[in-house]
Amino acid sequence: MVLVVSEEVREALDSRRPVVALESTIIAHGLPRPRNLRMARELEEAVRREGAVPATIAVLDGRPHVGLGKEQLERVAGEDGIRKLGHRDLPLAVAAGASGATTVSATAALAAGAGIRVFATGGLGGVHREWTVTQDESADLGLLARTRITVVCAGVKSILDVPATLQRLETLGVAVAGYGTDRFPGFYLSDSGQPVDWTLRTPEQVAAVMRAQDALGVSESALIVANPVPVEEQLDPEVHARVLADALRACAESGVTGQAVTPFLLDHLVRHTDGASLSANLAAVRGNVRLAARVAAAWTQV
Ligand code: PSU
Ligand code: MN
Repeated sequence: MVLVVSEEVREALDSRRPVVALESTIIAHGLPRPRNLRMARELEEAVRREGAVPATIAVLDGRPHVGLGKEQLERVAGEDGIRKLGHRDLPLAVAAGASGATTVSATAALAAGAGIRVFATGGLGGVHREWTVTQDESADLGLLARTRITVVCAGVKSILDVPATLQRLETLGVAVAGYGTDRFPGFYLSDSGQPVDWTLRTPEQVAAVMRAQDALGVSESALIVANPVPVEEQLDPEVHARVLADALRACAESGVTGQAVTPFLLDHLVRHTDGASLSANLAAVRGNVRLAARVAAAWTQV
């Protein structure tokens, strides 16, 4: 077995106690240093406070880790040259002995491989606005179409084409439900402007859908629980619209492509909103982590 599962995570899984997988790309490439390390620790703490065990996932020196120790988390947050790994990069990183942070796609793949069913993140990747020219659709979507995991997120990043991303999720057969809302959340914003067809209101209801997925066995797809950032903590929608337009322009002008696009846009938003986008981002992730821990608890109680 190539996966290195920490003792704490292994014991929790063996005794059917709740475990929540956490991704590391948001730490290494999605948030500015040194705020990122504090946030990584805070997220693990939030999972523990809800009575679950956090399993932050990353690849270190060619070994995929599920559950990181203190120094390993510090490496992910602070090491220069730490790569960004989607699921397609995993075999390359393992064979090369490389270190990298895992995106939603790589984290979900490794978490499912370790037997973890619930995963919390900020916003999923999706279809980029320039898709007709660049064909840039995050590998997150395809992977979630064939991985049995529940992802609690604040929707997809608003830098993306949200309606197109929802359409692709439908085409790929990935279940999507709003948590306590019939609107699809907009990551920094509570409402992306798009509706969702299904609303779940309690962790027990989420767990019931997970059981139904297993009982039906029609496909191995994921469940996306879209949990909005509270309205009081969202980014001002006017500021969001203005700065996002600038960010997209700057990205096009700078010639940034591929994996670098998402970190470029997120960084631009942080720098041009005086940190307000960062606060909204952190509030969204915090809420997702807490909800994921409650879902994991409901899931293990059946
Ligand atoms: N959401 C955030 N910050 C991030 C990401 C999502 O708030 O950094 C990361 C996730 O790891 C997601 C990835 O899987 O961006 C998508 O990148 P790409 O568009 O290159 O597939
Ligand atoms: Mn991409």
